[in-house]
Amino acid sequence: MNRARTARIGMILLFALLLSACGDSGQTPGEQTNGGEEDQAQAEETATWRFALEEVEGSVQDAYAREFKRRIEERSDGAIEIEIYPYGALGTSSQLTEMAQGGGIELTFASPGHLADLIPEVGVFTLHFVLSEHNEVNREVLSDDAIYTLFQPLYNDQDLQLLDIVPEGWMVWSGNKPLRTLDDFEDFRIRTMTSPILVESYRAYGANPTPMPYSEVYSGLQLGQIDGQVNPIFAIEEMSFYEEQDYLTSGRHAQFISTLAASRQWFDSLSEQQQTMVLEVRDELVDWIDEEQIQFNEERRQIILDQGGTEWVELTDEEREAFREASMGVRDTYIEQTGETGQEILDTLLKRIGQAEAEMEGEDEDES
Ligand code: 6CS
Repeated sequence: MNRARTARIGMILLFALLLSACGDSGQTPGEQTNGGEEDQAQAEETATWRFALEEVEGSVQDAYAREFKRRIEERSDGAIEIEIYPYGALGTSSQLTEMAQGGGIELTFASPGHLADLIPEVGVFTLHFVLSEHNEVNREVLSDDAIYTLFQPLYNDQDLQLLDIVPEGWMVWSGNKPLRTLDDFEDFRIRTMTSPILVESYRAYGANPTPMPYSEVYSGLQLGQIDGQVNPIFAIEEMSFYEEQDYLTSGRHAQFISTLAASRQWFDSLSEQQQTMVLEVRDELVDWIDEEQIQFNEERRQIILDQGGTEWVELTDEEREAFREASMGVRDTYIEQTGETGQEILDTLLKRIGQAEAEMEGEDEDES
């Protein structure tokens, strides 16, 4: 499986170059160079938006992209066609971001676990014990304009437009032993995404973090280059990581967050009406994708457990507390790396989460 995927990555780069070349040619998305006048007229009527995923078909990002495509195509009445490129078709996460920056593709998912290489401030979403344990709180805070306002200039500086911040479920640690304590993490070679702040999160637990692209994780586990990895359950199932691991430990330490980014140059070139349509569909998908990801993660967990050979371990509150304490110093490292902007982002996020949790608890009390 992995060899095939690695071979596809080679093809990607070639394809990526071709796409970038199209982007540089001055064509607008959907324009075609061949065909007669009829083809030309047709091409001018239909714009093609290329949407790249960091995940394979059947994933949370794929579900999002398909629903986004369905709604945009329906609403644009045939004027827009969306082409979805699953992971392996175009490139690694970092390569997809580069392509969107250059206008080679219009839309891409860009997860902070990789994107923080380029925009360190998004590393806030890889810090542990920052987000709420309640999905509805995270959903509300992550779709809040105040949060977008803080991030948008950072994306814009990198020729990107931030469209959405999408939670994809709780991160789970996989390994050939349960990971209940900091001692269990001692020198444990855990694969992480590539962002430096994520690496710090696992150093703080005493582990030996090993960053690598998503496509290399399965063979890394198979060849014993790493002892374990961390991802949401749906990904552990669809990428077959569980086949190489005996234990899945759930510490509910962080949600996997991705962001939906557009090429800034492309987004700016859209009509006001089209921009509004994109943002409306984005708003409609906040609840929709959250319900999907919850279902995906529950179903995939069951699929893994039904196959046998993998044990599920849930940390107690006391066990979680040790990790929470160990994780706090990494917030200082994040602020050292990101300065005042990072400080403002972290403070705003924590404040908004606190407020939303207090409101939710108030509502619960009113109802009882
Ligand atoms: O671990 C990773 O690298 C990837 N994990 C998921 C669930 N999505 C995309 C990301 O690149």
